[in-house]
Amino acid sequence: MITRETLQNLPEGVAAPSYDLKDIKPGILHFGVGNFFRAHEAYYVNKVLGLPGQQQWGIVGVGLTSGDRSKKKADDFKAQDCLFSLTETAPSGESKRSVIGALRDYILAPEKPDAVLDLLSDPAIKIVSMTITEGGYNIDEHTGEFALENEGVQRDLANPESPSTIFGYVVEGLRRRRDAGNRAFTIMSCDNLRHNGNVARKAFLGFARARDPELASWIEANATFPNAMVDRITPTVSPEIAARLNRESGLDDLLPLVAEDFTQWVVEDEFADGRPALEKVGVQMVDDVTDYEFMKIRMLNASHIFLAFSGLLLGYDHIDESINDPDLRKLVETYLDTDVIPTLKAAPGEDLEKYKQSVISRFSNPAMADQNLRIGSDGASKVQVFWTATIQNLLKDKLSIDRVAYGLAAYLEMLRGKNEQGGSFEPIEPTFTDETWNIARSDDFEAGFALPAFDGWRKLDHKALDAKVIELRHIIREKGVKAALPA
Ligand code: CS2
Repeated sequence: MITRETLQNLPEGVAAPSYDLKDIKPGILHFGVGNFFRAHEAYYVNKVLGLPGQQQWGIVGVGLTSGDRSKKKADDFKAQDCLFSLTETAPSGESKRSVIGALRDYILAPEKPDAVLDLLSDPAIKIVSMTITEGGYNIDEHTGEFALENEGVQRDLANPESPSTIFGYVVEGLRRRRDAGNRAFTIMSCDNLRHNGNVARKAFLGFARARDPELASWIEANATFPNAMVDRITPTVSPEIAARLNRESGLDDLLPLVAEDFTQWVVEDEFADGRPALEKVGVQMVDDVTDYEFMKIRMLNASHIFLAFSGLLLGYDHIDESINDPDLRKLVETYLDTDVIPTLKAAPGEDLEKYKQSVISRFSNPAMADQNLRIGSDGASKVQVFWTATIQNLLKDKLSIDRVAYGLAAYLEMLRGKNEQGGSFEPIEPTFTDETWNIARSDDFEAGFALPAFDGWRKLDHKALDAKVIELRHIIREKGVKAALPA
């Protein structure tokens, strides 16, 4: 176990927090304490806490779910004083290890709702941040609005003072602040969504409006919702990986964590009541995050799904195997050079060619053990967020659709769950119903275009694209992925 006591005597090569834990006061409440949060926000805040005058920015984590897994995690955090180790591994295999102390407490909301509400009302908490996944904002796909009919939302609207969802908690916390004459906090989304702050604003104000329009207006006028681009590959830690990390560090950590050495956080500098000195620890504070988001989503995430879908069909388990296949690597390079980079504007301080190279090198990092199945999961949403804008550009400008057609064909063929080695796997599509699965599994290739992934370009002329997708699906099925790859 890692505890305050063992911090005094860490194995060689493991850095301890550079501050005294007893000096840290909570200033941030974070919902959704997953691996990405631990390797990203907590990593940056850990650095900030070591700077003079920054000890008021400790983080309290909140879990919203009960159940055995949540309890086990909470017990592990408690046993370790919320300390955990982070191994940052470069593509070369070189690693850096440190103990992160930024998380100062962890509360399971269903067990202690009042403790969460007290913190949300406490003026010392100036930022409420969250990593609740892309789907966690409860936005209706069709209307683009906050989905009021959601069961938890209905429950919280009926009992606004004893909430259960993040929306209920945050809005009740803000209500108490307003009534006490205190300031609102910043609501900071750290999810990998375009304009995540705007999405969060829509969600929290949507809930607040349904609860009490006046309160909603107060929140709108007083809280802020900065947009941010977040980036760090942080794989799932299996028990085997945990054992390896501990073996390598010499620690006996209940919650070890691994991430790539690359990390980026670009945040619009719009905070309601102050913020940590993030700019001093490598966070890019900007006025507009748009071009950074485009770069990340259309280059990194878009290439990731190309590699995942193709790799699954070829029988590769991991992203590094996919990128180390010279044909797939060439596909991704040509896609980025020809179809994507010419449509992007480099954000201040960014170089798109260098970014491309870094993405390819990051994918080749064997320590990430990122599974093709995980990266290829929820293709229905990912295709829309990562590929659609590029496809629209190509169709509008009548440019070559060869690579995107191949990508879509690979996605559709991947949904069958069969690889070229004769093996099978189970594609993960959380939004699919039985009906959608029937369409996906049908041999009527025309019917496949009814899938939600294709929504983004229905209004454009996509006949040639459809024809090419169908042709490539036949080739993938009859001759294999390699025969279908564009020259
Ligand atoms: C991945 C991301 O799940 C995915 O689609 O592309 O989780 C990726 O690892 C992160 O966005 C990296 O920051």
